[in-house]
Amino acid sequence: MKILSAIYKTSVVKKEDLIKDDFFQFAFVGRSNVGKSSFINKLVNQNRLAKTSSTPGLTKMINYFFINEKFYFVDLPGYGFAKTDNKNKMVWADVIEKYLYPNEKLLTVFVLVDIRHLPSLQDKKMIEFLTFYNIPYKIIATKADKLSKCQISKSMELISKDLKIRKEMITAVSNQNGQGIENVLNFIQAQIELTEAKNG
Ligand SMILES: Nc1nc2c(ncn2[C@@H]2O[C@H](COP(=O)(O)OP(=O)(O)O)[C@@H](O)[C@H]2O)c(=O)[nH]1
Ligand SMILES: [Mg+2]
Repeated sequence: MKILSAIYKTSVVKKEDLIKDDFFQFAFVGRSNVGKSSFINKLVNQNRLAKTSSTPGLTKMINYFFINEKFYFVDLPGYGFAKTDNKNKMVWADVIEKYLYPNEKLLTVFVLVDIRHLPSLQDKKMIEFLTFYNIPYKIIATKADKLSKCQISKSMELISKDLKIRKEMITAVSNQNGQGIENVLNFIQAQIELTEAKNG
């Protein structure tokens, strides 16, 4: 799939403001610093669409980007805001859950994990939530450029065993050298075509 346009649409804090229109959505979750903003930027081939930052937990809003005038990329807040009070944490948790379910337009949630580490408890909680509500997801193992080919294969094995999922559910990517990016774009295209065919 070719990205022809990618435009920042809006940022949402309250569940009342979540976008409820007819366009498909693909969402991105993961802990702060996993490479979520870099991944979105790499997919759309723009350096600064989603802000990248080395300060964990800065993105506290749900950010919508409108792609090819056809679907949204939805950047969900990274988990784990160490520096915030419980009240804010509650609001964010609530809005993420309200975003994820029910959401008929959400075709896939990309759950990002660092290829060098096993998924965190929060990653597992997210995957449990997605599984419980039957929300399609795909694991994206980021920063593959930090490992050798052989190490990548081993890590994917470990992650898939840890999550009790098939290895094919995981895609290794590098936001630096572009590994896996084309693969994800093709996956997105396929999901859109499948859904359109299903809906007639
Ligand atoms: N080597 C490498 N570094 C990456 C990759 N993706 C992100 N990073 C770096 O990891 C840090 C956090 O990235 P960012 O996209 O802001 O993560 P976010 O907090 O999940 O949005 C930045 O310093 C990025 O340059 C990757 O695929 N490979
Ligand atoms: Mg970010």
